[in-house]
Amino acid sequence: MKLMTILFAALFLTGTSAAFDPFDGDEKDKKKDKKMVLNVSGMVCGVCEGNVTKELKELKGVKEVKASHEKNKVKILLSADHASDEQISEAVKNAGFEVVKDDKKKEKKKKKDR
Ligand SMILES: [Cu+2]
Repeated sequence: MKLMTILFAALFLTGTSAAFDPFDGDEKDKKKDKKMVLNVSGMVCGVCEGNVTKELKELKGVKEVKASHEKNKVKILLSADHASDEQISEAVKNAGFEVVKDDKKKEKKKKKDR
């Protein structure tokens, strides 16, 4: 009787772990996605937002773009193998706008230069 219980438990465990494997894969892929928020100056309306979105979506690894001219921010969802920061800045410039670097980054750079 005990042996039957152990066998059943073993079967149950292998069964569940196999069933969960594909889900683990999906979760890992999701964790690799990276969110990025850019401060972008110059956008004044929805058309501007559309232009920035269109340019950025042409880049490698850009999954989603949400631009807001009211907040002067562009949110980007990137996959693991994505375009460089320089390429992203360049795409924003191509759309006619500018990426404004936040003060925190400037401070870090100053400290590094010293
Ligand atoms: Cu506009």
